[in-house]
Amino acid sequence: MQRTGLRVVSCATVVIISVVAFVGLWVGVAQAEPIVAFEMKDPVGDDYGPGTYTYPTHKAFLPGLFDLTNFRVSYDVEYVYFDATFCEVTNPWNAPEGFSHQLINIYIDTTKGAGRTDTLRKGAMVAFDKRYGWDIFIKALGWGGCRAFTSQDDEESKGISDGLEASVLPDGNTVRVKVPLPIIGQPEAHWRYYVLIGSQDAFGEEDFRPVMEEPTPWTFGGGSNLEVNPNVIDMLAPEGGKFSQERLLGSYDVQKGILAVLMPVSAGTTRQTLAFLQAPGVLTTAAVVLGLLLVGGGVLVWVKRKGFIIPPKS
Ligand SMILES: [Ca+2]
Ligand SMILES: [Ca+2]
Repeated sequence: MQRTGLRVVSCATVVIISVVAFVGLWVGVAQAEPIVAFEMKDPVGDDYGPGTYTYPTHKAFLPGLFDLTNFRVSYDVEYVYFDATFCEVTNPWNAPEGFSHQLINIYIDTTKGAGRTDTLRKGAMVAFDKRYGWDIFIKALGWGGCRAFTSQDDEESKGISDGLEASVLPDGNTVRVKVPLPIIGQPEAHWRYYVLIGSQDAFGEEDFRPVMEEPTPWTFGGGSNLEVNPNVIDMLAPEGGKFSQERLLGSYDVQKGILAVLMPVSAGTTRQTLAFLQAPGVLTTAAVVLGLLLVGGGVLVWVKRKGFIIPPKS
């Protein structure tokens, strides 16, 4: 009887240790992957600004270079990652980051009732909705051009570049911009994003290649020559409806000199639930508690069924 009782105890111990080890391993693997805070697809084939833009005529501008297809924000304990996926990424001029063309501007509304509705500097030629002023601005391009700014920065500000990096992920189509977490903080479910895609031009205002009335080898066509149209070729927006890219980027007025006013995208209610579940600790705690309950309950039932009694110490 004593030996049977000991066997029960040792069996239970082995099961508990195995489960704890498994949960530990699972948590370790799970934590190695960045936590996704926001993700959204963008339509394919809308790299035409408000619907009228055409690419520069130089052969370096392959179709799809400025066609954003997906945008993801994720984070771990060290960095926030902004992943922008394009139909095409090439590096004909050998930028160390692995891409030569894309200029990515991410304006983020992190704080309600604060922030700015104009761009930090002239270049994109857009304005932002007054309800959703931006608080953080991430600018990413090749040749060491990644910077982070806040809405307190002025036109002369150089921003923060330390620790910011851009690179192309192994899929060959995704530009990842990583920003040290302490600079901008952990992404929250209520953050709203203006994601603007331009073409990098070292001679352009704020690195934006201009959109003119007619395309040339080095400028886009389909805009106006009066510097009022956006120099944004694609932006993250839902397909169709009131807040489509075509409606928003087309809301400028050349005659009146009014810039297009953009709306941000956000995670929405369903995504907020997901973000809560993905918050560090929530899933881990739930998994450990559930695992222990299951194992404890199972052992109890087994012992009861077999009618084993653990002998008292003597
Ligand atoms: Ca697109
Ligand atoms: Ca778009």
